[in-house]
Amino acid sequence: MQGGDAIIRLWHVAQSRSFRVLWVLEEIGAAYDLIPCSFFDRSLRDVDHLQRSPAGRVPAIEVDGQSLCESGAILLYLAESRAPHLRVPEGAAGRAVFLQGLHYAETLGAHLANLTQHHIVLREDWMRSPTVMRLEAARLENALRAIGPDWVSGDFTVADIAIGYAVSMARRFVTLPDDAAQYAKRCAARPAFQRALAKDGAAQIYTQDFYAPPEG
Ligand SMILES: N[C@@H](CCC(=O)N[C@@H](CS)C(=O)NCC(=O)O)C(=O)O
Repeated sequence: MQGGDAIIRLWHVAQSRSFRVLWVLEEIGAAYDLIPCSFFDRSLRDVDHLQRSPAGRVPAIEVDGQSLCESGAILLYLAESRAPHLRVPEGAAGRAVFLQGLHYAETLGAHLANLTQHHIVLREDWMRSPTVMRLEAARLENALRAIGPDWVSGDFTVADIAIGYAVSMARRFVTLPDDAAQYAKRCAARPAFQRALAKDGAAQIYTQDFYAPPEG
């Protein structure tokens, strides 16, 4: 299976979920244009961008004459169309575990989004809920116990890209359980991960190494 010849375009914000797509493009060795965006200049709310991503988010991608804006779907589509070795095919043993891994990334992602809102987006203390911050950190740590040290489906797949991004962001909010920490190291050791990191751009979201939950 080989996708179309037109160059893929990726709208990207450093440290965001669009890193997943940047990483898979590097794994595949695809030709692509990276379009760096910002959360701070309202460009994600431009009419043009809303046509690519109705909720005004990243990632957004143009590929094979269509726009896609959901990172899990993009990972699976790129694997199916360009890199079948990065997915477990329909009907194969292990397909269900692969799909579960791909989607479990968003169980982690929901906690990360809540923690990011509270620690970073809500700038004033009175806007934040220390209870929610503590609870979400505990729930994230608990959800991370399902991760690693091995790849989700035996071999490395796009499920590992989805989860690997979430785990590498989770380090900002919790101490990773041992298996997840080992898994994060394996992800970071991949040359494609390192190439993606080199193209990610200046930090836009996380400027501290660690955001501790408030005392309580
Ligand atoms: N489920 C979507 C979530 C996309 C998403 O929420 N992206 C965040 C960055 S990680 C974003 O663009 N936020 C900007 C905003 O909410 O205005 C995916 O996995 O692609």
